[in-house]
Amino acid sequence: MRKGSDLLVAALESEGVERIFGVPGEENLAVLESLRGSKIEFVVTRHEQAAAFMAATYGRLTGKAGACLSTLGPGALNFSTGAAYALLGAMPMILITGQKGILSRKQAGFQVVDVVASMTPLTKLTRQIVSAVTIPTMVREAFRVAQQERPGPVHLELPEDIAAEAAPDIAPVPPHPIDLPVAHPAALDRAAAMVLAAERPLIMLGAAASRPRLGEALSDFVRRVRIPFFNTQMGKGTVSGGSNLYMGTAALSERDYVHQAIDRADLILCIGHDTVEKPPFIMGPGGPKVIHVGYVPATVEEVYFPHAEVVGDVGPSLALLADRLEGRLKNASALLPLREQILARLSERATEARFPLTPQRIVHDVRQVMPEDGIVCLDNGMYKIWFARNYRTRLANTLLLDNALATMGAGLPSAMMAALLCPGRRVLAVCGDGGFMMNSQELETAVRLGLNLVVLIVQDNAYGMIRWKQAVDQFADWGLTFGNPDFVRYAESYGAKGSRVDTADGLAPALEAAFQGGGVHLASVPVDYSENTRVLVDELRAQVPGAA
Ligand SMILES: Cc1ncc(C[n+]2csc(CCOP(=O)(O)OP(=O)(O)O)c2C)c(N)n1
Ligand SMILES: [Mg+2]
Repeated sequence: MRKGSDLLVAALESEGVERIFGVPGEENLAVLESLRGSKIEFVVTRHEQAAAFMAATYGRLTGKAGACLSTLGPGALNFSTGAAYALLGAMPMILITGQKGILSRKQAGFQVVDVVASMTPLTKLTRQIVSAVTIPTMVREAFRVAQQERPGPVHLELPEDIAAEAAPDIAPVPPHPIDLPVAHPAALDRAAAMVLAAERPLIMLGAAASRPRLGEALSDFVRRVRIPFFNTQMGKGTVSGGSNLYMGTAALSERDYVHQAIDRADLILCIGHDTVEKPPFIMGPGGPKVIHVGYVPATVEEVYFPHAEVVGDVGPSLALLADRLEGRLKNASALLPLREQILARLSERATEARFPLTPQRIVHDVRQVMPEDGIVCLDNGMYKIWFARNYRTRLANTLLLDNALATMGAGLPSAMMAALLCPGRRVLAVCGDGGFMMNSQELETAVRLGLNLVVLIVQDNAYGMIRWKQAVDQFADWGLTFGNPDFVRYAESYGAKGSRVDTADGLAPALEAAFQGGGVHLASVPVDYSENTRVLVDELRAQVPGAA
C-alpha cells in the first residue's frame, strides 16, 4: 500500500519535475519523506517567495512547469507574490502547499487560513486534494493547465491527512505532446493583405515572443519579410538584437527615441504582445493599424485594440504568413532609415568617465563582460529602464526582466535559477540596493548550491525609482532613502566573495574578475541617477512626437 504523498511524488516525477524549491512545514513531512526516495531534488530556500520566483523562472526558461512547496498558512501566504509573478508573467508553475488534516480538526483553527481562496485571484486554477486516489489525475490536470497557453501558476493544497492516507498503487496519467492549431487561412490572408497595403510597416515583438517553444521561427520570419522590428521589455532578444533590422526597445510608452519610428508607422504587426506589460506604445484614434499575432486572442484595452488577429501556434502561423509576404513587400524598409539615429542616441554617454557611474555606463560595461549567451537577470528599480532601452541582446531570454508584476526581490532568485539551468553560461543578477535586500538571504542558498553567479548591486542608498518619480512630480525629496550594510562584508559572511567598484573604469574589470573567480560574488557599484531626469524627462520631453 502506498500513501497519498507517494502518489503525488510519482505524479511529479511522471511530469518530468527535476527539482522542487521550498520551505516545508510539519504538514509536508510525508511529502518530504516521499521525495527523499525519489529522483527529484529538493532545494530548500530561506524564504518561500524566493522558492516561487525560482520555480516560475524555471517555467519561463523551459516552458515546463516549475514546482515549489510550502507549508500551510504563513508559508502558503509567502507564495502569494510568486504566484502573482507567474500569473502576470505567464510562467508555468505548480505551487503545492500543506494544510491541517481535513477529516478531523485536532488543532482547531491553529494556522489555518483559506489558502485555496487566497490563491483564487493569483492562479489559473487552485484546488484542495480531498482524497488520495484523485492525486494522479489532479496533478496531470494541474500541469496541463499550467503549461497550456497562456501559461501560468496552478495551486494544489495537500492536507496532512490526505498525504498520509493509504492508497492503492495508481499509476500517474502520462503526459503527451500537444500540437497547437495553426491560424486559419482566412486570418492569414487578411493579415497579409493589410501588411502588403502598408506604406510604413513595423513589427513589434512582445512577451510571448520569448516563449522557449518559439525558438528560431521568429528570427526566420523577420529574416524573410525584412520589416524592421522593435520589442517590448519582455520581448527582448527574441530576434537577434544585433540584427540590422532592430529599431530599439520600447521601455517607455511614448516619446522615447524608438517612438520616432513607432509614431510614423501606419501598420504594426504585434507578435506575442501581452497587455500585462507597461504599454510599449499607446493606440488612439487615427493611429497605425495593428495586427495581433498570438497564441491567444488579444486582450482589448484602452491602449491596445487590434484591427485584425492571427491566432494560433505562433511559429508555424508566422511561416505561413511569410509565405504570403516574402518578396512581395515594396515598403518593408520604409522606416529603416530612422534606425541609425535612434540607436546612436541610445549609446550617448555610454563610456563617460564620471564617478559615480552613469546608468548608461553601467549597461555598457555589463555588456562588455557578458558573452552573447550570458544571462542578465534584473530586479526592479530605475536601472531596469536603462537596461531595457540600452542593453543589446542577441539571443532569446538573455535579459530576464519582469515588466508584468514588476515586483522587487525576484532578481536574485531568477538569476539563481538561470545559473542552475545553464551552468556553462555567465549569469549576472543586477539589483538595486532596495530590491536586493528583499531576498538577499538567498545568498546562502546560492552558496550552498555551489552556483557560479555574480550579483551586481546598483547602489544609491534609496528607493531610487520612486524618489525619481517624486522629483518628476515635484514632490519634496522625502521618505525614500536608507542606509546599507557593507556589501563586501555582507557577502563574506555568507561565504561568498565581495567587491566594491570605486572608480569609473573599475566596473568591467571587477565583473570580469568576479566571473573568472567563480562561485557567488557580490559587487556593488555607486550610480549617478541625475541622468534619469536629464535624459528620461528633459531630453525626451523636448522630443516632438513623430518627428524624425
Ligand atoms: C515588492 C515591491 N515593493 C515596492 C515596489 C515599488 N517600487 C518600484 S521600484 C522601487 C524602488 C527600487 O529601489 P532599488 O531596488 O534600490 O532600485 P533603484 O530604483 O534605487 O535603482 C520601489 C519601491 C515594487 N515594485 N515591488
Ligand atoms: Mg536603490
